[in-house]
Amino acid sequence: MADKRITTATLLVIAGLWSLTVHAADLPITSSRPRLIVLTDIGGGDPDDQQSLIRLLVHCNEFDIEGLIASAPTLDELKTTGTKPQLIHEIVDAYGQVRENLARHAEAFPETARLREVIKSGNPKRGRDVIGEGHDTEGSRWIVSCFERADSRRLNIVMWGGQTDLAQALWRVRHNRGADGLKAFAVRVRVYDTGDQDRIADWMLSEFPGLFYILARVPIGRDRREAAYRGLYLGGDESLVSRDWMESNVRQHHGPLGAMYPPRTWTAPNPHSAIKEGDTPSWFFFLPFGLSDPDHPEWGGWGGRFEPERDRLFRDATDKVGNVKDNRTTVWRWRPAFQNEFAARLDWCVKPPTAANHPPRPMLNGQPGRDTLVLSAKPGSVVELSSTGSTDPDGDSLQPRWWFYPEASSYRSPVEIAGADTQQARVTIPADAANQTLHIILELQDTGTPSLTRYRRAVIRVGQR
Ligand SMILES: [Ca+2]
Ligand SMILES: [Ca+2]
Repeated sequence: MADKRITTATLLVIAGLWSLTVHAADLPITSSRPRLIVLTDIGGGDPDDQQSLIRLLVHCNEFDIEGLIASAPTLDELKTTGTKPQLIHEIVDAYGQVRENLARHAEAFPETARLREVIKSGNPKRGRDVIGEGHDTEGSRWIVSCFERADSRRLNIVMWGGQTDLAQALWRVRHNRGADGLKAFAVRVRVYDTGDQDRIADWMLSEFPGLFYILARVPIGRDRREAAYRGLYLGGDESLVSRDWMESNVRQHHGPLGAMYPPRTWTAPNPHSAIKEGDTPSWFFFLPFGLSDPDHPEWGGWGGRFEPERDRLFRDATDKVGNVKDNRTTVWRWRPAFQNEFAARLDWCVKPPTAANHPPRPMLNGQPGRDTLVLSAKPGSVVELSSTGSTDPDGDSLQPRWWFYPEASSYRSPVEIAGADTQQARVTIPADAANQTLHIILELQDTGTPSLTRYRRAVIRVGQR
């Protein structure tokens, strides 16, 4: 999961695009966490970006957060002009009040001052008319400076609002460094765009070619509420995003950060008008919990599943869960796990480690960590998978569940797994699966309260008989 020095260096060399004076192999790896820049239209009429930011901050030890950039609030909801970085400051200040307790539960929660340093303001206006010479902003300059930082990891940029400041950064890189500089940027950056909110995605992709770009949006003409990211709050078990759930797990008795969680958003047709967080899947996509791989959006994970429309451009894909087959399933299918994770981390804000739950540490065929296990097998053979050696920091019992993920695989027919709820699973490779791939997911759930889940993925490459 974590970017490795060799991986990035090799990628850049293969791509033949590395034209700056530094070489990836020379760049330091400052940590194994994903780098993350957030562009948020916080301060629009719907306060769901505040909700997403509060959730991100209780997960922020999983990332190196390099930017929290306030972009233009939504035009049609705009009551006053200007970006609202002060709203980010207010939430980061509340984080400052719980950070010490969070740090008792897990490593790498950043100092509050470090987060304050990366709060920036973008362009109060939006769209192509404000991109180009004379339109650099504090936010767009910051994106360029993060890109220029000596760091071999990919830079992940997630958009909770419009793309104007990212487009300005791309414009500036191309203007100053030419086409080769733009290519280097494109190779090193991954973008998750929630909703094409400035309506410039098509223009950006033609103007700045080669970007790794997740365009999370239903095709034009379909109901916008069908978009995958809306699976955060639409579809599946909506009681997990209800007012009761929010009050008891977030707003009440969980400290000043949870208490700031805005209680009311527009969620129709979900009847609760409580938890929305349509932008949260954008950073879920980069969470290193063993389930997903950001370089493979078609594999799926908490941030949704996306298939390539063309090289390096990915669009909403569909999963079938029960009798429902649509885009939102690719997010809501994970809701029980991601809501429990949120609830546990809110406990971390106020409780001592002995009174809260912490996630399991899965072992897959003897290998710790989060990396995908790639195996080879022949049609008709049996592949053995094991979670033996998995541990839990609280000493909880662990319940494994192994399942075949057809949409992530090239083979789509049913696959038999014996012992699917035991530590030793036996996968029978179908006789007609030659030259196909099979994705097997290990979900490892603990018995703590709330119950937490971590994952591993095995990709089985089936050869010839
Ligand atoms: Ca937003
Ligand atoms: Ca536990």
